[in-house]
Amino acid sequence: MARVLVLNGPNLNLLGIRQPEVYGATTLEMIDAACHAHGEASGLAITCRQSNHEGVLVDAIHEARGTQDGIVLNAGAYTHSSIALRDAISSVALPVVEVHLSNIHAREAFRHQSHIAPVALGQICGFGAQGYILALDALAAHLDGGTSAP
Ligand code: CA2
Repeated sequence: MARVLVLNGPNLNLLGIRQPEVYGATTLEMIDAACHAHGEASGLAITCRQSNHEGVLVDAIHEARGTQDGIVLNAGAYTHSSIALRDAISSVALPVVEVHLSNIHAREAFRHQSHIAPVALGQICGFGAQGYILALDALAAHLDGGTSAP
C-alpha cells in the first residue's frame, strides 16, 4: 500500500474558521477526513500534518524520506517565498504534488511564482478542497506507473 503525506502550511489551520468568503467553509479537519476516506477507498495510507513553521515543514519533508512514498503539499504562502522548502523537496527525491485551494495564477502577481512547482510532479490549483483528492489520484497514478508526467 502506497504511503502519502498530506502536508499543509501556514494559516491553513484557520480554514473554514476565518475568512470563509475567501477560502470557503471547509475546515482543514474536513479536508484531512476526506483525504483519509479517499485513501481508504483507493488503497493509500494517508498521514496528515499541518504547521505554521517553515522549519517544521522542512523536518516533515525530511522525515517523509523512507517513511512515505509521496507528498501532497499545500505550502500556503511559503510556496512563494521558501527556497528551504524547495531544497527539502529536492533532497528527499519523493514525488510531490503541489496543491492550492485557490487559483494562484488568477490572484495577486506575487502568488503567481511558486518555488515548489519546479521540483514538483505537478500543480493543482483553483479547485478548492477537491484539489487534495485530485492530487491523491495523480500521485497514486504516478506511483502505479500510470502517468506520463516526468
Ligand atoms: O490557495 C491556497 O491554497 C494557498 O496556498 C493559500 C495560502 C496563500 O498564501 C497561497 O497563496 C495560496 C493562504 C492560506 C491562508 O488560509 C487562511 C484560511 C483562513 C483564514 C485566513 C487564511
